[in-house]
Amino acid sequence: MNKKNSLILALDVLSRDKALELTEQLVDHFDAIKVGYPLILHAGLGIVEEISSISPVIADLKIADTPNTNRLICEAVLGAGADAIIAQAFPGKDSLVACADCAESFGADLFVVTEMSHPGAEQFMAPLAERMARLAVESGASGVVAPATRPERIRMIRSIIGDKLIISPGVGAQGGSAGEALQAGADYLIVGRSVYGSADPVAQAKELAAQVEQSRRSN
Ligand code: O7E
Repeated sequence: MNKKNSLILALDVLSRDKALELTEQLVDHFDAIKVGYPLILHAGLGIVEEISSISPVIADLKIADTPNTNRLICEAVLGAGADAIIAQAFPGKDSLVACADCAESFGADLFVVTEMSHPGAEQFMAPLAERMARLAVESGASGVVAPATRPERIRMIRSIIGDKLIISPGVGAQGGSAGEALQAGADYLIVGRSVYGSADPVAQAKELAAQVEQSRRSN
């Protein structure tokens, strides 16, 4: 993934036409488009193939199964053209390694969820986030997912994973600040509703780009 904009679009819209319209409008403003269950369940796996002909695609299926089932899911979505996959760490190392091996065989990236951005993640995920970050490194992941809503947790996770990538959701609709997440160590911000739900998505993307630029200058 080319780190030009440091921005990933979370494309959680429900129609193929809307998804393709937004992709065309926003492709130059984002380094990748994250496609997950909401869009794939409505539009079908073919949407991954269509968007990946326009932009790099991160398939956000938060894969969390046995090693064999993980491999089957990864093969399906990477075979459809995705450039990266996202997996949960909690099923354990063998399950994660199955995803890492499959990603490697496709020349794709694997990102592993550590602690999620919503308040409920403090219940079970936060106490295990350090171990999940370590497991991501041991399993050969390209990087991890860490919460823009808690920049101090990004800082902690950065101290564990070294120079692996951090992709960080929670900016905008969930209340996280772009500047704070980047300063804490995020490489990419994942942004959804505040862009695709706005009356002027391109203007919102430009506003985010200005915040990224400001953060880069103050580094
Ligand atoms: O809140 P929004 O609309 O800006 O969208 C955020 C997106 O990031 C959305 O697709 C959601 O499912 C995802 N996300 C989180 O919001 N929090 C997390 O902790 C993790 C993710 C996620 O994408 O995980 C994989 C990268």
